[in-house]
Amino acid sequence: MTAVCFGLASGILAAFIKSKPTRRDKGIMRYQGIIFDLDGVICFTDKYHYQAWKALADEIGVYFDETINNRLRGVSRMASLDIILERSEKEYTQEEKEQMAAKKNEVYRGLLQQMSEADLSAEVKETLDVLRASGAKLAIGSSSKNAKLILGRIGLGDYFDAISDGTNITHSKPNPEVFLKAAEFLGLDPKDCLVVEDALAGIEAAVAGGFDGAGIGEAATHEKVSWPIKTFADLKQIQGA
Ligand code: B16
Ligand code: MG
Repeated sequence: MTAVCFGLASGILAAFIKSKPTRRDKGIMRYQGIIFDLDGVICFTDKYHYQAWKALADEIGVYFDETINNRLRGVSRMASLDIILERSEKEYTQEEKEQMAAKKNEVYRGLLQQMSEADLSAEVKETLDVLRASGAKLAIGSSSKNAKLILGRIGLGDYFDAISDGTNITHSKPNPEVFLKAAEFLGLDPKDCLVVEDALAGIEAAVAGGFDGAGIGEAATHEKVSWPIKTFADLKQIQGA
């Protein structure tokens, strides 16, 4: 009798576990938090980064083109400079490099003044609103130290529940620190959050931090991406919103 009862109970338990919906069952289980990369996901500042780095590269006589600029996606300012200087014959001191990075940033911030609410697409804004209405908390996880300036320019200065950016981290992507901080600011566990990224280094960082990752553009090709997406609006389906 005991054996029969035990068998019955374990059978019911097994059936329950089997039928328990998982996060991958679209629309069944929602993410409590969604953490968005900024540049390349919410808006596009590549052309301004390019112009500012190009001005510096021309000044110091180093070859720089858009293909090299693509390698700077999601990479911190100083690490970006190191990539640009791979083509330099001259060795620079840390102090000289910091001066160069500061100069680039000044030019870049000047160019950012051209940004306005017109640089936030209707698709991104509508999708963010729908995701928020699903009950998810929304955060930014960006390597940029200019994230707040950019968010202000495109009209999202007060929109997000938390902002984790280049000003509160010591290690940049593919280190997961920026996303771990974002989850901490939201008061959520990484396993309950989705990270949305356009950079391979960003998906690497998300996976290292224990997050699911949705990849757009090049990031959709990462072998560890949970959700390869074609458009930002695809996030609504993932969230079941
Ligand atoms: P800043 P994200 C990144 O932003 C950019 O993709 C990357 O190109 C840039 O070098 C980095 O921010 C640092 O930016 O010089 O403004 O601090 O994609 O992580 O939002
Ligand atoms: Mg990016």
